[in-house]
Amino acid sequence: MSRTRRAIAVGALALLPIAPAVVTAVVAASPAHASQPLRAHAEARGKFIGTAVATTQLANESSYRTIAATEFDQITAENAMKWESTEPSPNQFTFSGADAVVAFAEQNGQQVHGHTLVWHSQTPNWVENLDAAGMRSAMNSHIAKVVGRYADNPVVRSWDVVNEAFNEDGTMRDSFWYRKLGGGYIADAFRAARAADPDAKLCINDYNVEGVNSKSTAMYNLVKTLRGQGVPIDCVGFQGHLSLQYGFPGQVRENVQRFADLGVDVRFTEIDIRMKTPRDSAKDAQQATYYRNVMDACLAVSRCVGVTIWGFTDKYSWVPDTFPGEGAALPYDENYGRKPAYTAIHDALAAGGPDPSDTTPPTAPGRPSVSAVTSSGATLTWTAATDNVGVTGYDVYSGTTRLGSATGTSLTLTGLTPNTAYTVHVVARDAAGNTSPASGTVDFTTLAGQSTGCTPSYRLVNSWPGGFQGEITLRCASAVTSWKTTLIYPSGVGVTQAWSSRMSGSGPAYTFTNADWNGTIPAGGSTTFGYIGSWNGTGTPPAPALS
Ligand code: 9MR
Repeated sequence: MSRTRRAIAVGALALLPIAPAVVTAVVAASPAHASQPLRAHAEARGKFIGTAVATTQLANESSYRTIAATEFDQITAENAMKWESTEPSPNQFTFSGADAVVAFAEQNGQQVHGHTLVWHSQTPNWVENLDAAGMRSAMNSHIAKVVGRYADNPVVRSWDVVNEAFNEDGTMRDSFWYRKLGGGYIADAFRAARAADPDAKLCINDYNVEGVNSKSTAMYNLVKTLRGQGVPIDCVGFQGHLSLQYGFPGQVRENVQRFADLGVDVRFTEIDIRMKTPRDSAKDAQQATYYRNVMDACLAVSRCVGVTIWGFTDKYSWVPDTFPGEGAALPYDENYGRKPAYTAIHDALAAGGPDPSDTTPPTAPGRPSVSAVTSSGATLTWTAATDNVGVTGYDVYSGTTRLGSATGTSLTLTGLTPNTAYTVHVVARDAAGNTSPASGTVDFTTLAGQSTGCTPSYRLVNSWPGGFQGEITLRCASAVTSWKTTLIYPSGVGVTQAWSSRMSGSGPAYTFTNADWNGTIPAGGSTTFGYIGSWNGTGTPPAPALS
C-alpha cells in the first residue's frame, strides 16, 4: 500500500513532551544562525542530521532524550529493528522496541531510517539453519512483515535492505545468505522491500566504503548493474566507522559524487570516529576535523541526503567493547558535554560547508623526505602547502596510484611490496576539492622481505646497563634451503654481533641470512639465532620491527 510522504515540519517538535524551552528554540530556528541546534541548520541546508538511538536510554534517561529530540531530525534504531529483535523465532514478531523508536520520532518531528533487514549478524540461528527454499521464504516474509508494518507511517522513510554484503577486497561476503541463496539474494531482498512499501527509499549499506577503494568500487558496480536490471535500489549507506589511527579515507567527496551520478541517494549512516583513549586536545581536534570532512563531503553533493552518527554520547557506544583501548568516538562526552566534534558538525552545517565558488588550488607541498623504510612501509614528511581557504589534506601517489592520505604533513605508508623501488609525490587538496600541483618526487626502495614461508619472532633473552641479548626464531610453514630476515630498530639501539647467522647493515635495519649449516629448514621446522645489542635506555629494551 502506498501513501503520500509528507515533509515533517520542524514545528512538529511542539509535540515533544520534554524540555519545552529547548523546543521553542528549535521552532524559532528559521533562518538558521550560529546558536541553533544541529537540526535547524541541517534543515536549512536541505539535509538531515541524525543519530542512532538505544531504546533503554530513550526510556530511562531524560538528558539522553532531550538531546536526541532537540539536536537531531532523523533517528535510526541502534538495535531495535534488527532481525533478532523483530523476529526472534520463526514468524513470532515483536515490535515493542521498534515501535518505541518510531513513536519517539513521531513526537519529535523526526524521520526514521529502518536498520536493518538482511544481514549476516544479529540474525537468529534459526534463519541460518534453514535450507535454501526455507531461507528465501523467511527473508521475503520477514521483509514483508517488518517493512509492511510501517509502510503507511510517514516518519519511516527508508530502510537498510541489505547490510555488509562485501568483503574488503570487493568480493561478496561469504555469509549464510550468499552461500545458500547465491548473490541473487540482494536483488530479491530489494524487490521484496519495494513490494512491502513502494514509497520507502531502499538502501544498501556497508562499512569501509566511504572513500574510493576496492570495496566501494564493488558496491558501485553492483548498484549500477542491479539498477540496470530494474532492481529497486534507491540509496547507498556509507556507515563511516572511522578511526584516527587509520587516517581519513581518500576521495570521500568523489565517492559520494560517483554514486550520486548513478541516480541514487547517498547517506552517511553510522558515523563515529574513534581514538586511542584517553582523549586529549590534539586528538579531539583531529577528530573534529574528520567530522567536519564528513559533513563537508555530504554538503558538497546535493544527492547526499544527510548524516547519521552512531549514537551521540561517549557514555553509550559500541566502540570500547569492540576495540579495547579505543573510544571517545562521538560528539558528546560521557557527561553530555559538547566536544570539538560537536562544534565541527555544527559549524559545517551553519557555515555552509565548502565554498563552491572557491576554484583556487593549494600550492604544491614540499618535496617529501623519506625515513623508516621497511620491507612494507616508509614514512614520508613534507612541508605544508598553502591555500586561500585552507588545505584539508594531502594524497601521496606513486605515479597515478594513491598510496595513502594524511591530514597533516607526514604519512607512514603501509602495505608496500618488499624489495621494490618507489617514486612518490604529494598533492594537497582543499575543502572545495581543488588539488595542488604535484610536489617534487622522492625515490626509495623497500627492504627485502623474509624468506618465503618463514615467520620470525623475537625474544629478549636478558639485558644489562648498556646492552641486551636478543634471539630470533624463524618458523617455516614450507621447506626452505636459505633464509633472510630483517630487524629494524629505533634510533639509539644497535646490533653489535650475531651468531648462527650472517649479519649485514649498520642500522636502523639489520639483515640476517643463514649460516652455512642452518639454511635448510623442513616444512614445519624452525631455527634460532642470537645477537647482542647496544642500548643506553632504561627499562626493557625496545623490540625490533620484523620483516
Ligand atoms: O551499535 C550496535 C551494537 O549495540 C551491537 O551490539 C552490534 C552488534 O553487531 O551492532 C552495532 O551496530 C552495528 C550496526 O548495526 C551495523 N554496522 C556496524 C555497527 C557497529 O558494530
